[in-house]
Amino acid sequence: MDLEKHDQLCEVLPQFYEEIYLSQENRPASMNYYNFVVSEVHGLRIKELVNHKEKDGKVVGTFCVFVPDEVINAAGAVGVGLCGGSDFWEPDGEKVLPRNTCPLVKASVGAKISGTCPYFQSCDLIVGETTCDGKKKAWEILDEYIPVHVMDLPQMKREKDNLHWQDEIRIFMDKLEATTGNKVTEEKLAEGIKLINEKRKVLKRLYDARKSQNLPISGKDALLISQIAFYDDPERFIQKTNELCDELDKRITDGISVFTEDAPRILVTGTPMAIPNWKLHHIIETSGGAVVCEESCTGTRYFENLVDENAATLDEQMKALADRYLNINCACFTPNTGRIDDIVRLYKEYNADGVVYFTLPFCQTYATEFKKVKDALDEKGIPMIMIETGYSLQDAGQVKTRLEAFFEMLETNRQAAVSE
Ligand code: BJ8
Repeated sequence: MDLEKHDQLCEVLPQFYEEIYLSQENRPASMNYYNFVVSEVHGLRIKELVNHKEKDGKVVGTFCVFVPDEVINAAGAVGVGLCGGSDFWEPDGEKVLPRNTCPLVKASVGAKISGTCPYFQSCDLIVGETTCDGKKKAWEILDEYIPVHVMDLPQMKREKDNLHWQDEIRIFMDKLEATTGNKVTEEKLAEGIKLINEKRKVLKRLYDARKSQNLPISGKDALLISQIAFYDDPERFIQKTNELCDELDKRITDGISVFTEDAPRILVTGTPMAIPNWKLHHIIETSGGAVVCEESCTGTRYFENLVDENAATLDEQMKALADRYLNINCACFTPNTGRIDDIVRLYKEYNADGVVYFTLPFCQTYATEFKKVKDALDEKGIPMIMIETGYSLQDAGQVKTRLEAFFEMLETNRQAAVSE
């Protein structure tokens, strides 16, 4: 670890968090747990990982929701999501990557080579995957610093692709067995499947609360919880998030909302927002909008669809895992019409007024898929705006101006619908 540089990173986070999170009014009291997790992001959780390693346990870092946590868990390892969400790490990423690489890739690589991310430094193995070109090539560079295992994700969803993904999960399982020295049995994998399904269920419960007309929680807070789900202890996370959901249910019954009734309800769709990327949500929610759902990998793509718990043999479990994971609609697939169906479905389920299509700069898959999504939404009369923005706050004013104009248009639509 480069401790001096690490201290620079830790210096800015509290003020940033205070401005974005602690300044919110009327937050659910149960958000205190997540405040605590953030305050201890490089403290207690890291200590837990160190304790695990002292008992000869292994830590496995991941970057994509296609990597099955169930298998990591069944091998007795601890999985942590490693995607970098801060521009602090981009300059270090640019030392080995082209500048015109997406910030998520640059920050993830920069976090490792700068020696400032204790999660990265705790990992015994990291797992890459063949999704976009930027990530694929970055694994080769990261492998110079830390052992990388790459899962070959198919880019289509035919029967042979399903079989291929089952095979890849099995190879991953073998790799984990070799890394941890633990055998993955049917029983252990069944436990892993059950645990991760429980995590998905509690996230779904959180998201279901956001379908309510009176919103009991801000989009910013929901995003933070999704981000924390990637590295917190799963059992504790499930327990604490269920407690939060009990409070949200009560708020819904009591008619408590964190937004005014006329705030436009926004569905955000697009690239993932890795912690601490809270920029777009913060701008939306300080410009009069309310984020009700994220169709993204730090949102519905992470928790929708469960793995079948009735699979008994390892072969059946591989199939159950492949079936669930290949239901994720990432723009790296072709065709990817399932994502359009998801956006339209979520727009209705969450009673949204408009869609914000978010893409990080230089993300070709999501930027190119915009046209297909826009055509389909136009046909259905669903308003959408595209916002391409990176981690730096330099363009925050411009993004805000565009969003305010979009919200005004939504308000005009709403008034027209009322007077019809
Ligand atoms: S399943 S979205 S987590 S690949 S933003 S690095 S795509 S250039 S993150 Fe992703 Fe898995 Fe797909 Fe989800 Fe590349 Fe785009 Fe950057 Fe991205």
